[in-house]
Amino acid sequence: MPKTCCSKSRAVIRGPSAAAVRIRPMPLIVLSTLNARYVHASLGLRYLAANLGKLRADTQIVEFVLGARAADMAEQLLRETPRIIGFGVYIWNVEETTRLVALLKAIAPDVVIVVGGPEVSHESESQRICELADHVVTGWGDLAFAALCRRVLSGDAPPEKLIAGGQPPLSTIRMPYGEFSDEDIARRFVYVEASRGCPFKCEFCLSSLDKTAWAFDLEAFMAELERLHARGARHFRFVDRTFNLKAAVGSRILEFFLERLDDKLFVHFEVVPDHLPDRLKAAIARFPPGSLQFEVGIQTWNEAVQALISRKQDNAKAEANLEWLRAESNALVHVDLIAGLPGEDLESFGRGFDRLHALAPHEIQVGILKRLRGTPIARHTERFEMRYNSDPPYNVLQTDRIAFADMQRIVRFARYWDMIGNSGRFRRALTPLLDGSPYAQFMRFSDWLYATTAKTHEIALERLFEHVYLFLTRELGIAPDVAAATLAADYESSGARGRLSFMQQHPPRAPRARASTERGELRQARHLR
Ligand code: B12
Ligand code: SF4
Repeated sequence: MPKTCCSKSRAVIRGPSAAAVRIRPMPLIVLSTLNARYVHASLGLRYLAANLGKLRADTQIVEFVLGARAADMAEQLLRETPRIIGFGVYIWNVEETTRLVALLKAIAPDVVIVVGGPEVSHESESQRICELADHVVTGWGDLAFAALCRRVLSGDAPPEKLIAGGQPPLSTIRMPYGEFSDEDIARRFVYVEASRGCPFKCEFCLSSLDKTAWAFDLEAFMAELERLHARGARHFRFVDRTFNLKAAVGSRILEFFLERLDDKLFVHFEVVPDHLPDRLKAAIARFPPGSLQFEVGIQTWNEAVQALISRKQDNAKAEANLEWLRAESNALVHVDLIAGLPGEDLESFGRGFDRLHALAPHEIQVGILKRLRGTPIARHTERFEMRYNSDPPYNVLQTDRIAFADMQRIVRFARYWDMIGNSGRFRRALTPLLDGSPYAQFMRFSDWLYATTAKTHEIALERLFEHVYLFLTRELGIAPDVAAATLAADYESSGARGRLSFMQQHPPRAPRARASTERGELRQARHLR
């Protein structure tokens, strides 16, 4: 298994084996990226590495985490004097990677820089990172990167900068799971992929360009899952866009995990909401609490908006399936809504939020529309006067229906909702806080909290509890002892141990709850209580 080691500059360095690194201390190729957080191990880089053939022995994967210093990363990458460095470029790291590539080009202009990944696969001509790089591989890099490296290393580098990755049959691509090190398996999410692409066309999404979904050979994939499980992997995240499209495949995968249930197993899937055949439901219903998570994209309930952005969604079925998941399964249900879509105003968004809230998902993620490079949503820019941030993450700033100031209010709403609604820490307090219309009430709270604190980040948990107490008592007129008892019970069962000022006057009576993190993240554990 590949060797892993961590350096002080938050890099994770991996080579084929300790022995190979000793025999040949200078890798010809380094594959690198900046992940959003340490727990996200890059699956893309592992595909590239697994498909390098003989060159794999001379290749290292060096992963960083957002926030690492460019000079430190450059030092780390150049330590082994590579001939080629390939970077995985995504919306979350393009700015930092651009600075890093600029630095590398200044210090070591002879090192061949190849960039690839979704962020440089479209509208590449206008990007500084593509200007700086020697080669830009667009689309799938699994086989194209290896082919390019072989040409560069044999002195036959292609003259063109832009190289189309193409879409080779999945059967010709080597699966990357042997590239997960023991440390990855023990401490990071293990990303896996049973299928690639998506048959749907939602215009805000990069996967809408795929036209279809391709499946990996199921038997070979199951064998890889088995190997990962045998090596101790318990936290699996499927990157499939539409896991539940084929009931036979979905249920086979679910059965695999059902046969291997233990109290550490945690599996995450992205699902389309209006398609949950009985066969899948039967398997889903057998998972115990804390072992299964679904990310469900609703995005908007507004049918006119759905039609505008080419999103096919049967709202009635989606609603029934969400109801079923909450009533009949133990799955953690995380649902995505998008604010700022063309044709959608604040009222419509608010109605959608309330409709979704009534279905009681564990988490509602309010995302602000982004104009991702290459996505067809751009065709609505003029008609709906969509104004986007020209820098990543290309978020919409205003539309003909939502003024900039209101968009800012939604951004804060989303942030505070994450801290209060999604965190699972305020379960009791949410009842009085959201009484009536959850959207209107929470927007009122959000406007008040921002006017009071002028902050959306770095609000300590205790301060947040104090603010909710003030809002409930001063703004909503709830009796202080009732508000204090409610919040004290929430505070204690969230596992926190401090003393809040209102608790001095109204000592809590609720028994202390034990924090359990066995099955994954704290936030998920809180939803289970
Ligand atoms: C895991 C994931 C995340 C993780 C982060 C993972 C990490 N490493 O840090 C989390 C959950 C944090 C995340 C967040 C977001 N994500 Co995300 N995420 C994904 C997801 C589901 C899987 C990525 C993956 O592993 N794919 C499988 C591999 C095989 O594909 P790949 O990564 O594209 O790699 C291939 C090619 O791109 C290329 N390639 C990759 N690297 C390299 C390097 C070289 C040198 C070469 C030649 C080629 C190459 O070859 C690979 C093999 O074919 C994808 C959707 C998907 N299924 O791909 C979205 C996706 C990458 N995310 C996307 C978006 C928009 C976001 C968010 C902005 C969403 C939001 N909240 O609004 C946030 C931003 C986070 C932030 N902090 O700002 C977009 C990317 C848009 C872009 N231009 O980068 C995607 C494609 C979803 C979509 N369909 O629109 N995400
Ligand atoms: S939003 Fe989901 S269903 Fe729509 S194109 Fe993207 S991945 Fe496919």
